[in-house]
Amino acid sequence: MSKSEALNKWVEEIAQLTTPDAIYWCDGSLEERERLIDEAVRKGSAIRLNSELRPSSVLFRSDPSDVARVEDRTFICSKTQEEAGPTNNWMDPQEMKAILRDLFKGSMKGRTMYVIPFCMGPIDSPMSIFAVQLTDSPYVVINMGIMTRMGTEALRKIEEGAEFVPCLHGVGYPLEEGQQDIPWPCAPMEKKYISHFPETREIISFGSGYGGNALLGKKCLALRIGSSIAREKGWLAEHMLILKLTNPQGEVFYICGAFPSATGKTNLAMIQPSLPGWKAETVGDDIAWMHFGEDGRLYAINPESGFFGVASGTSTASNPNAMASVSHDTVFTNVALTDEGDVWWEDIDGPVPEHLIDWQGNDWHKGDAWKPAHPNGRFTVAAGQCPSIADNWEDPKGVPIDAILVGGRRPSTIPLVNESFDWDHGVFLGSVLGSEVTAAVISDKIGQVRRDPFAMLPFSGYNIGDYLAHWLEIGDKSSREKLPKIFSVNWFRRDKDKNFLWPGFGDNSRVLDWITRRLKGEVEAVETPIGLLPKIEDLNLEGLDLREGVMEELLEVDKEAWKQELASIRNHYEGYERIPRRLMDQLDALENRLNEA
Ligand code: GTP
Ligand code: SPV
Ligand code: MN
Repeated sequence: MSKSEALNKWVEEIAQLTTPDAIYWCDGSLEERERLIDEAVRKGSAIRLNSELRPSSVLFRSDPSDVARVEDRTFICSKTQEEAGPTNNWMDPQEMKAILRDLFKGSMKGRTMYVIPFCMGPIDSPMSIFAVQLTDSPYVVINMGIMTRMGTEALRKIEEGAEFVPCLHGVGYPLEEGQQDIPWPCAPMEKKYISHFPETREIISFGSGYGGNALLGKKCLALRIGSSIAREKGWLAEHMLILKLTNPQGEVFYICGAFPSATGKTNLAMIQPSLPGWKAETVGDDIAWMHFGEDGRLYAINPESGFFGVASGTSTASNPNAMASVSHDTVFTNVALTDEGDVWWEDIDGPVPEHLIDWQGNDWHKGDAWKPAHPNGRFTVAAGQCPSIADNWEDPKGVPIDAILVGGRRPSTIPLVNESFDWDHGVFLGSVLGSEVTAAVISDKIGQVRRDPFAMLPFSGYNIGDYLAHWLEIGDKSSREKLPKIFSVNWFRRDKDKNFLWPGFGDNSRVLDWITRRLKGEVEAVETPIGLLPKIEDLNLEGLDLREGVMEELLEVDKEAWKQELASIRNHYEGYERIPRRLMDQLDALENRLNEA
């Protein structure tokens, strides 16, 4: 019980519906987390890792059907379908609630219902949002304790009268009297519902225990409900990293970056610049909330307190800060287990072991055809454990943003870097962002390029056309010199043998160097039909061993490819029904420039 009547009443109501054996109020302490991990180990749903190799760390394996976000089962339940728009699944709120009421009836039988009070953003930030998640998944509690400010302090604020967003979650696997539990309970696909009620600011999620489906502070609250609040209140809730960058002269820049799921936000947020004299620090790796300050600039906070990062591909060579972060006190999900009791995944340091236990618990021998770690296997770790965390990452007023990057996995056409002419053109670049779909979502389209405006396609809580109009309106609220400059980037261009043309990772600092010099007006750009591109001699490529002609390829504007791109963008815009006139004008202007060139 709490001192908030509204909260007690809701908890009681849900308990009556779901009939758990017990109700437990989370305090967010480390002892609590340890206890829950111990219980999970005892019940066979988690494995303690070798405490000498990976102290205080644990491995969970999900059900093979429950490994990523489920966009097909994600719903925006606004009053009208038009409000949800052409890119979201929609259901009438009353209809959805009736379905969910039936599903949740008795659904926590044999389990404990955990009450998780939490705060997205620093507890004392005016930008933060309080919420309470009810769940029957100890795995969710353990992860929410890392990813959010969870427990006593958040509860105290709610008791003092702070509004909270109710977030109901259940795995959908009740236990009958005497029934044995399974390591990862969840419901079959057709019974999963990740549902959002933007008008009443509620979240109800049934049937999945994984990531964004179940850790409701993240995509559901901070992005889908967050974007709906942001639209109403005149701010931005975005799928973006926040990077603090200091150049060799000691000047500081803050940069946000919108890249779709598993497309490089965590890596850029933790970049170790290959250029000497540069310092990069992490403010956030997945979500940015940006509000206007009194000075007319946009200030960003990271609403999360941890990283839920892609394990695969992470190594000391590609992301040393992530590797150091996960060296202890880390929760791993769906990665492989070594014979020594440590974790393993694709491209981690060292030779491939002869034998592993794969993410499903099966023996795996070197040379076996399948991947021992799931490509969407992840680590959950407190932001404070990251060696590159910025000392001001929890500043309640946020950090002033100088530039916004938008980038996707585009094997061709899109150059390494392209500066927008102005805010509207930048919003245009964001609106047409395309990227190959990754394993962060359960989909039969993995590997195919899809349009993903500002990396928010699966996360906008309202009509995508209105979302883009909101971006334009944000630009109208301030002046050109105060707004961040918008750049498109592409680390993922490939040659004809499918190899990446650009080395990426730490060498992305070479692009950041050019961007910051553009911000300072120190360097001229080449005006092209598609935007402002660097002169090759203005990119610092010292120490890079690139094949002759690669830079030209990375920066080429291929007219034939762009004709196809134009047609594809028109098609994409047509599907959006409510695309703002100003973006249509941008598209027409691009077509004219390409025809004149
Ligand atoms: P979410 O957490 O799903 O939102 O993803 P994210 O955008 O934070 O993606 P992340 O940084 O975890 O990167 C995902 C994958 O992209 C990893 O396998 C990385 O190794 C790979 N990657 C990241 N940066 C680069 C880069 O600059 N070049 C190349 N080639 N690959 C990269
Ligand atoms: C993403 O898919 O963009 C993620 C992982 O960051 S999840 O939390 O599962 O949404
Ligand atoms: Mn993400």
